[in-house]
This record gives sequence, C-alpha cells and structure tokens, in this order.
Amino acid sequence: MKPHLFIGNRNYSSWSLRGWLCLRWANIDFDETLIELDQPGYGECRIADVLAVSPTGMVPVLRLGDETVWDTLAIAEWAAENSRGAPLLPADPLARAQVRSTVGEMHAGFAALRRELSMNIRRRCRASGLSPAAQADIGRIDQMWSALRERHDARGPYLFGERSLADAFYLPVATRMRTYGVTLSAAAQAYGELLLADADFRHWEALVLAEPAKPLLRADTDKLYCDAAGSPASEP
Ligand SMILES: N[C@@H](CCC(=O)N[C@@H](CS)C(=O)NCC(=O)O)C(=O)O
Repeated sequence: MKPHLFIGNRNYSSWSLRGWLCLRWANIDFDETLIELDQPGYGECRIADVLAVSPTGMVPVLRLGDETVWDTLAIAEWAAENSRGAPLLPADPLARAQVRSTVGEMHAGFAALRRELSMNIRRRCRASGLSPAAQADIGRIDQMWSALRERHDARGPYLFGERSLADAFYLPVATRMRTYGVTLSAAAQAYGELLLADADFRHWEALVLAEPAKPLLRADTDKLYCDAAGSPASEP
C-alpha cells in the first residue's frame, strides 16, 4: 500500500507544504488527500475530518498502512530514511546535526513571524507595523541563510550545499517574504528566490493558483496590511 499524506489547504498550510516537499524530494511514491481546514473546529485542532486520520487533529499526517506518523518533523525524517536516491540529510554527522538544528529551530520557533506573516502563497502585499519580535525573527532568518549559504556555497546552492530537509522547512518562509514584500540581504534573498523556483514547489503553487481565492475565516493576517500597490487590504 502506498504511503498516504493528508494535507490542509495548499495556500495556507505551511506544515503540509513542508511534509509534502520532503516526500517529493525523496522520490517517494505517495497518495495525497486534501482536507479543507475552513470547517468547524479549525484553530482548535477539532476538525472532524482531520481527527478521523490524525490523533492531534493536525495536518500533515502520514498514513503507512494501519500506522500513522503525525508530525512534520517525523514525516521529514521518515522521508529522509526512505529516500530513493536523493539523500536529504548530509553524510557528515556534524552537517547532519546542523541540518537538524535549523529544522528544529523552524519547528519550535519563529512564533512572531508565524503569527504576523502567516503563509498565504497567493497574496502580494506590504506588511507594516511588525512587532520587534517579528523583526527579530526576520533578522535571524536573514543571518542564518546568509551564513549557511556562504559556508556551503562551494558544494551547491542550498542551505547546506546539496538539497536537504532544511530547504523544505524554510521554503514556506521564502513564500512569506515574497507575500509580505520583505527584502533580505543579497545572499539570503537569492537563496529565497532559488527555493521559489523549485519544480515541486511550482507544481504546488500552480494548484494553489488554480483554486478559487477563498480566505480562511480564521486567517486574520489576510485582513492586515496594504496590497502591493499600497491600497488597503482586500481579499487575497
Ligand atoms: N507540530 C505540527 C504542526 C502542524 C500544524 O500546525 N498544522 C496546522 C495546519 S498548518 C493544523 O493542522 N491546524 C489545525 C487546527 O488548527 O485546527 C507539525 O509539525 O506537524
């Protein structure tokens, strides 16, 4: 039986995108089902359709026959361990620990960035009035991306040279920088643009753009900020 990934709305669910990218980059053949998040229970992890497949009430969730893997970090590691020909963790133990450090930092941190610049792939606007905490998150991402790119540039264009789990974890962040018009320093900006050009992400994005624009009722950040031309916020 094929692995089966359950995801949320592609425009909004950054964790779904991360899990999906890890499976795609690992060349794993899997089925996927999209669960509409704009349902009663959203934001409380009590959506009935999600609870039917996920013990936490959250997506993404990976079903392997009768077994379940219910967290993006674990789905990413499972993809790396079952990868067909594309190592998503470096062979060098120190580099592997550092990939896991960046992945862990994303999984556990950047709360202000996630709250004030939530993922909305379709939207283009200009964020304003960001809190000091959100500005600090952006600064840390800029510094991390620039330092890792400089250090690993000789081995390839990704954060650790060759593509790894770290790139899947930061790709949704690159979409946020684009959505909210945040410009980073040159090396970090170039790295974000490389991620946005990824063929698998482009496939995901094409599916987003093919869907009718439909803001989630609870996506409060969709109501904030001006559009890219400076007009007040409108539908995404
Ligand atoms: N720690 C979880 C976070 C997953 C998560 O936050 N998923 C959101 C969608 S991006 C969700 O399912 N929310 C359901 C809800 O809020 O009711 C992971 O890494 O997989």
